[in-house]
Amino acid sequence: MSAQHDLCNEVEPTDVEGLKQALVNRLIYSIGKDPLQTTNRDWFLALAQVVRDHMTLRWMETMRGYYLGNVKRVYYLSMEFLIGRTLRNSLLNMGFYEQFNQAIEEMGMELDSLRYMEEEAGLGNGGLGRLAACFLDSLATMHLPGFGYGIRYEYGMFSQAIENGYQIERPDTWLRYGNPWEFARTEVLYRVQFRGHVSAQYDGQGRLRHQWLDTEDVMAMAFDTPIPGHGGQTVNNLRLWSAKATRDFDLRYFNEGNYIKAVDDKNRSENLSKVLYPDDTTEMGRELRLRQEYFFVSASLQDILKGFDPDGGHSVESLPNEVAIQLNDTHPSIAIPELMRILLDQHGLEWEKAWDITRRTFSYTNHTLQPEALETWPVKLMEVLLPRVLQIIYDINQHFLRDVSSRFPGDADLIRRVSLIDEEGGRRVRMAYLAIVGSHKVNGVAKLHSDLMKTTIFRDFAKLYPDRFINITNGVTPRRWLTHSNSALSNLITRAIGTEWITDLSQLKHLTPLADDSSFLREFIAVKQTNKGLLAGLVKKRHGIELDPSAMFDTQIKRIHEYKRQLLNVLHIITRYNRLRANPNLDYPARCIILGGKAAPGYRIAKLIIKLINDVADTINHDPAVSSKLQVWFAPNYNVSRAMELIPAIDLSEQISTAGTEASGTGNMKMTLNGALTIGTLDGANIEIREEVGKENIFIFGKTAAEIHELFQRGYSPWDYYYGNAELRQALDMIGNGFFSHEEPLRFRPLFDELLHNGDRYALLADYESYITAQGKVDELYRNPEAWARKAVLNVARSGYFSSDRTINEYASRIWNVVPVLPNG
Ligand code: 26Q
Repeated sequence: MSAQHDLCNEVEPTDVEGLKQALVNRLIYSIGKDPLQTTNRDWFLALAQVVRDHMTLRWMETMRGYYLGNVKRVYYLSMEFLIGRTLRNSLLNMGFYEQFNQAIEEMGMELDSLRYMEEEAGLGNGGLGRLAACFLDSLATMHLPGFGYGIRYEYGMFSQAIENGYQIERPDTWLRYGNPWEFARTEVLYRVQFRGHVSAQYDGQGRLRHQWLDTEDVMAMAFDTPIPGHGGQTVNNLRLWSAKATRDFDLRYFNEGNYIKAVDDKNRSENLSKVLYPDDTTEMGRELRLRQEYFFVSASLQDILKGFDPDGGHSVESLPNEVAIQLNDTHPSIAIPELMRILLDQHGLEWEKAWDITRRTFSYTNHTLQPEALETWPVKLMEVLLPRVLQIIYDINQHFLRDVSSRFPGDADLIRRVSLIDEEGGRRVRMAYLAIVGSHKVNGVAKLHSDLMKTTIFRDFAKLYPDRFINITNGVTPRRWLTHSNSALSNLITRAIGTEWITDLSQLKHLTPLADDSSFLREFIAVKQTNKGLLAGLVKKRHGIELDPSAMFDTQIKRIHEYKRQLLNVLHIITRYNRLRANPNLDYPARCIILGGKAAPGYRIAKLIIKLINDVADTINHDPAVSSKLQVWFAPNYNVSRAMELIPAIDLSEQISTAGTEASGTGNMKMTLNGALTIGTLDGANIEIREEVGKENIFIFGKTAAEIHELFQRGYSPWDYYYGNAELRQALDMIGNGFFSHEEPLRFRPLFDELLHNGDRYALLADYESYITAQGKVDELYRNPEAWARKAVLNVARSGYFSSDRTINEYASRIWNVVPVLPNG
């Protein structure tokens, strides 16, 4: 890098004429289209390229700043980055929106029609992947040197179609028309080893040195995406790896007689980065998944360490002072033995030194409490796929267990419980334990979750390492989730309190007095009404379905899971339906109940829940006796773009998981920020939402985590609740006996059976009555629009804590020890 090369823009983005010219040039010379014969997609691609050009210089300046400042950096390793669309986000964060909008309009087009052409980057399943994307936005906005590392899946999260009420999965071909935001770094290639065997030999100094030989290798090629922060001064980088066959395959084309086989092998090694696993729990033991994990971890570590010199020079000893690595769940936790392998086998460090460096570099975030969702890998599989890595895991375990026995002599059961290897039922590596042992900090994602982590799944470890466990409550980026997605509310807020809230969300507190200002409340109500109208318009246009914008929009949008209890929502819907049928004059305020979310393709019960929602919707929506009071809609293919359309229009946010099961939730935060009221359990971050907004401004129901625990300890019988509540029994019987599926009466029997014959693991029946009561309070408040709006305004005013800027600041100071690098010095 030479200082003579001053960075300068081709055209200033303030020059609208210049932008128009740049767009036409791009269309002709990069897209190869005659301006007289174009589609919206051509213009979108041209536009995206011009926007990217303008980010690129700031990006280079940012990278130069980090390099020259020689600052500590953080690397966020995640199997998932659920980014969504980029165009509008980049224009707004960079501050280019107005000029580009004007240029497009003067060219006789509409920015909106172009931006809908963008395919979203859906490289994640749900909360965990979206959190990673919010964190990237916050890192850049707060000028922190933070880099994402992940996989450039060719197929992201599947696209969900609903056919005859059933979920159908379609491949997500997001790269079909090219990805205008990324830079392919064809020269940034690393070799990743698999299989082979280990040879151990004594070196000149009498030390045992290991070599991993005769491996089958795959190359990792880098693709970089600029990540602009708000204000556009800092532009960070997201580096995603794509699998490429090694040159060895090319040679074999020529040397081997079997050309087709050689090409086939090449293809198979490139399959590694083909597809995201669409399961947000665990579908364990799948070799390809483990290969994906090791692939991106190995490439990322090689990249992170490239400036360090095995032969002295810039020594790895200072690694923890220069680098922090955050593991997004256990998915990248193989990085711990992999770094050890590099330090031992390549840099020749002693075990103790290497281990000290490793532990001071890594930290691990846990996102689930469900013991069966904790990742484990069969030893047999690792032995074949990653033999040297497995040896190191064994060595880590040996050192660790030796330490434990010296602190707790004679406690054999403790050793069995905490061992990194689960010896029962086929030996498996416990990745969460590996991550805890190899990290200096382990965090949960909401207060309750972090507390339960210490008393349940990681109890033994919390005793061994009390200072290692901390809580950092999740957050969401206010840029994407308010400024960009909800311009009506953003403008209202800005008119009231200025713009500072965009980068300091705690400023929303200045809205508090306006909750008692009736003219502000009227404006707030009008904003929500506008957003509901916009959503209804989109739904009409896309699906031909008419949502009633005068009804309360009551919404549960998230992955379909038994623990999230979409079925409890359905039980309420059926109860409401039955009450209205029995008494059509009930003065219920009209409700439009919307559910949306994807089921893992192999999760039978979750898929059946989707079918049930659609069948119930079908029955209710065709019953004229209730049609003015109740409507149900399953929103297909819920993803980031759909979330940005739905959330601004929501009145009631459903957060009804069994207490103690939802680690945090982040949709709950987005809806609070957008002026919805929450009906929810004391679970995950709902608890902190209640603390912030005040218990009189949220509808809390159901048993606490402690009560749920006690219920099952005592011996929970769902039948008691079934016989104890006639309305509940009626609703369950209707599901079980085919009221919603006349053509196949037993269709939903498996759901009935889960709840009654299989013990109702998530205690839906135990929480039913309290849920129905809370829904009654919702109706009551909704009848008074001003009283409802007052509470909704207070929710917005008190949601500042849930900004991912606050979250990231906590990580930066409590875990990473990194500080902002202010642009231009
Ligand atoms: C693991 C192994 C093999 C295949 C798939 C997986 C896998 C993939 C994704 C396991 C878990 C996930 C995703 C989990 C997730 O999204 N968890 C959510 O994380 C959010 C952010 O912290 C929380 O708000 C949610 O409560 C939590 O459910």
